[in-house]
Amino acid sequence: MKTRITELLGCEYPIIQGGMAWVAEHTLASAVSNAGGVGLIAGGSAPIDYLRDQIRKCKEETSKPFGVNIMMMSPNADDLAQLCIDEKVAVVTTGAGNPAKYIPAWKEAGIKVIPVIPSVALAKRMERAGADAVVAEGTESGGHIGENTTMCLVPQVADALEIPVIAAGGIADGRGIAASFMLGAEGVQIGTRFLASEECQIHPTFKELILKAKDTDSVVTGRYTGHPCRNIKTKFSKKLASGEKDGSLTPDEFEELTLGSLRKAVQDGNLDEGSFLCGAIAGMISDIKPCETIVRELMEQAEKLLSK
Ligand code: TUI
Repeated sequence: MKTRITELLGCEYPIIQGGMAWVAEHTLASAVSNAGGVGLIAGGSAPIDYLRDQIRKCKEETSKPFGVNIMMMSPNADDLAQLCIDEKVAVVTTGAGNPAKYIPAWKEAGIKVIPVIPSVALAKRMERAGADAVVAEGTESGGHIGENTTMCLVPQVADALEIPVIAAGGIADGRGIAASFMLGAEGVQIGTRFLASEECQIHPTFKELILKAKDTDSVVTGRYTGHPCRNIKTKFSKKLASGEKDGSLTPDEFEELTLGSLRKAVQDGNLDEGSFLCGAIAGMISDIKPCETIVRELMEQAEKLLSK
């Protein structure tokens, strides 16, 4: 399937992997790229030496294009932006803020720049700043989210921009891809489906939570801190949600409790103190497969639907 996204990124299929903080490391990224999509390594707030090592390992594992996701709230964002230039990374996606100040240097270095945006206004600013494409991310996504849904956001962003749009949020099978294309997207970003892949290195407890999740098993916490995050319902996320609702946790206490909680979920599978970020589509995912199988099945189903 050829679109402006496959042409821009030099990949076989218009699928990019979500830049999931603490989750998206070189093993997952190279597996997605080798499967014909575009894998991403998450910068998160990790030290630069760790990320350089991740990028170099990924280069050893795949000759296909892969990218790095930079979280704008990271204290390391400046250094990571430069690392992507030094390491000649093919693609950069950004989240949780406005990357405009970095775009000229990335473009100069030949990097394809794809900001993740939750609104039409920010999408237009990114196009004016020189972005090559945007990911329009609906509130169905896991992690840090905006308020608009994928169904409402994607067509409005597609109408507002000349550059291609990648849809994200609530996409985990070929039907989601076909629907995204009907909304005007030319690619999709998929996160939660890849959590349940063989190559994803998260704690087995995290994978188990995804496989067991029902349609109603995700919850958004932290709206009152200004950083709403979608997680799987656990004892911990329910405690955060009720503390936020009934006022028994101040925003400062909430932030204190969630400090380090992504690592505790991903590495330790800690159900008492970990934040298991995942999208609202987790309820549809019931098996763990290799990335190659996931990508092939997604594309087979999407192509069949789109050719009808
Ligand atoms: O960034 C994400 N998802 C993430 S980042 C993350 S790590 C984190 N942990 C705790 C708190 C905050 C982050 C976990 N998941 N998705 C892309 C995304 N970007 N969603 C929303 C945005 C966004 C929000 C505001 C992008 C730009 C923006 O700009 C505001 C402005 O005007 O500067």
